Amino acid sequence: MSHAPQSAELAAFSKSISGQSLKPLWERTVSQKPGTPCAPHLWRWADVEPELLRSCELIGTKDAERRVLMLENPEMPGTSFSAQTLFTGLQIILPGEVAAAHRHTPNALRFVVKGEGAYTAVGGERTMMRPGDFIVTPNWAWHDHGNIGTEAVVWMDGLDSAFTKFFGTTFREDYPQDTQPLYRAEGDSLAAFGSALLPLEFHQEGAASPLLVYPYARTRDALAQLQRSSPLHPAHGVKLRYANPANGKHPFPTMAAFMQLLPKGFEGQSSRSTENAVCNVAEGRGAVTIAGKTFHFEPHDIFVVPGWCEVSFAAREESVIFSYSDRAAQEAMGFFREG
Ligand code: GTQ
Ligand code: FE2
Repeated sequence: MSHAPQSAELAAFSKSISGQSLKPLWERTVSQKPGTPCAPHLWRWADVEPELLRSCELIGTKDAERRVLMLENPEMPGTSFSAQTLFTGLQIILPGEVAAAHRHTPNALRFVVKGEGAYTAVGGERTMMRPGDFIVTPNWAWHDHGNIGTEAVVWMDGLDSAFTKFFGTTFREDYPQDTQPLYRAEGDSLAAFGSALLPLEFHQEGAASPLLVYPYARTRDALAQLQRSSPLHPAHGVKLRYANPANGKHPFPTMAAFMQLLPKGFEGQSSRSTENAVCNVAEGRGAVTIAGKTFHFEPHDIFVVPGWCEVSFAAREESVIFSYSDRAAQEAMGFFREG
């Protein structure tokens, strides 16, 4: 790249226009390269779980709007984001607790990490949350959570709040009561949308999937079957994306979500794409190398794969990894690239 010739006049000119909120493009310093300030990073479940339990001793769901530890990227202090475009939180709810109903413009997804007995209610329907389930909370849908079981329940929250922040479109409202009225039976959404069938009168409203829950048992079976019958992808093993069953698109206009299986002993090729991703280890142990840095992973560990970083997986045990990314938004805008 050639630099524009500098002269005393040019320097004086730059200085003279700065008071008018004007800057010469030829002097700009912002990066013109792919990639973000986000660092590859792994949060170990063994480190985080005790802090979640400790937070339960210090604050209740009555005082915390949500009892969530945010996973903030170490290279992005002050942002609350795990990656340039993604929010990641770990939420814990104890038996008998309720997380009060509210709604907001960011879309949210849940990936259930540990424990049984908690439900989430979204748009008038409740679903029980089981480990490995992927749950959709569309933007502006009322949602509340509760634990009617006997053990603590933890899940990962993924929000596209970086987008509403970027656009200046973050709105939120509390529901007048702690819990919203239920006007659909539990299981209705799964029955209506979860079997490659659609209600005759269905019209897509909004841009999020109408399927509230993608149960782990089904996802796990699909991966196991395909592992037996089809060749592995050299980098991704067996990788499926979660789809809106009504149109085949990603479950959110912004966020894509995936589940992949790496057979025991898998040594994946390196790959890279522009998507910024957060991975949650559902099962297994192994290592992931991101931009030359190797992290060993165990169940429930969470790691960030920043966009345009080379990534490769090695599975010491059969591993199942959930991930979500900004790929939906990147594809919609024509920015997504891989290779
Ligand atoms: O559970 O509704 O981690 O609104 C951040 C914002 C969770 C939630 C988060 C939220 C929620
Ligand atoms: Fe929320």
